[in-house]
Amino acid sequence: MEVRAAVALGAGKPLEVTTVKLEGPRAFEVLVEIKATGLCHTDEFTRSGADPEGIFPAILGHEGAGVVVEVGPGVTSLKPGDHVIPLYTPECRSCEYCLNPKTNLCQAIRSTQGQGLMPDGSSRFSTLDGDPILHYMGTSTFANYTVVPEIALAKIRPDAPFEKVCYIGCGVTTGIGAVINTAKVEIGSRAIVFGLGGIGLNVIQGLRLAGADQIVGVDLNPAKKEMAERFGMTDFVNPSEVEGDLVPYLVNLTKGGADYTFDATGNVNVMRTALESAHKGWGESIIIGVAPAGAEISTRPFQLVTGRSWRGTAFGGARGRTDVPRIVDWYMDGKIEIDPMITHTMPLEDINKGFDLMHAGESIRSVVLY
Ligand code: NAD
Ligand code: AHE
Ligand code: ZN
Repeated sequence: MEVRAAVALGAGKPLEVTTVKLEGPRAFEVLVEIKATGLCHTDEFTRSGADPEGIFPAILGHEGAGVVVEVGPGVTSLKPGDHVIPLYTPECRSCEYCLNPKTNLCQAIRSTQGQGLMPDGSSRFSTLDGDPILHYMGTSTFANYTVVPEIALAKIRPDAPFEKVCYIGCGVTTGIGAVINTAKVEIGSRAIVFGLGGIGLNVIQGLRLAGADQIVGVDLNPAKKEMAERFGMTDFVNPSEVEGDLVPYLVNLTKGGADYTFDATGNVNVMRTALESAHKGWGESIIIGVAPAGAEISTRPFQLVTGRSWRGTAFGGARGRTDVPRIVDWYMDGKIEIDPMITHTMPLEDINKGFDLMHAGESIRSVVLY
């Protein structure tokens, strides 16, 4: 079939909205009509050429929601008409990783996914001339139809609005999950969140859910303050307004250092500040942000010797087929908020404007509506 897609033709190039060909689902695959997709900074990270794993031409997008149109042979858990959220971290429930409660990083299809291919080693997308176009993160939601492995689809309730719950496909789950699944934040904790964008705001909302007493937000953009306060931030720090080193300032503000710190910027210097502003003896710093090719983190080992820990999280430690439907329920039951964070919507034709808004710091989440 012919579908509309935003194709990343090369590093640093704007996405090209065009018609491409999509082959139907093969064994254990599902054809999904995507109804809405968010724009995450990770899409921009790959589009820009900063992703060491980035390959082109590809159809990006990993924060979608839609409806099952057709299932391939062997698919048993889904049927046409089911509402789904594609998962860039699948959940096969049988690999060594899925069977280990310490991780959510299902590895069943990771190697082909990283090569932009379906699990059988081929692509379903091609140009109208028949040249292959690569998938991205196993999801490729910047197309109005996509083919996704069955193990990478969470079935969600049919009354949830696509244009809101698509955000649960990455940002909401990553931010809240980093607090609940990865850090396991306790009631009364003090926390610092670096970067108050689409991920950081969800870390803040997760901290409020977990009962943190102090939630410090750090961002260079003062325009992020108002929204962060709405989601539970208690103190705002703009590093450009702090005289001297930021670490002692934050340690003082949190009365000795934070119990938990979170990087949601992807900047390795910020990651170091986050680690060093965690409390001596027990503070944990969680890396969420993804850093450009070649970037490395560093600190004095003494920071770890004296009891701070450095950890990371992908997709908030969530097991998507199990956890994503529950997070959709939390949204539908009013336990978490999503609507105010979706600051802009646009048709696929205007997707590059969404990335412009991200660069300008004017949006939290832009959502493409098909
Ligand atoms: P975003 O662009 O919406 O937000 C980033 C925020 O960081 C902005 O508000 C920006 O002003 C702020 N910022 C940038 N540099 C800063 C600095 N030096 N000090 C303080 N604040 C600074 O991006 P997002 O969609 O929220 O994504 C955030 C990061 O998380 C990205 O690196 C993204 O790739 C990554 N991410 C990781 C996962 C995961 O599973 N680990 C999932 C989603 C996104
Ligand atoms: N390809 C990059 C790393 C990108 C990365 O860390 N991706 C996160 C999800 S970000 C979603 O917005 C992730 O899930 N990573 C685990 C994995 O297996 O990809 C690089 O540096 O090579
Ligand atoms: Zn993302």
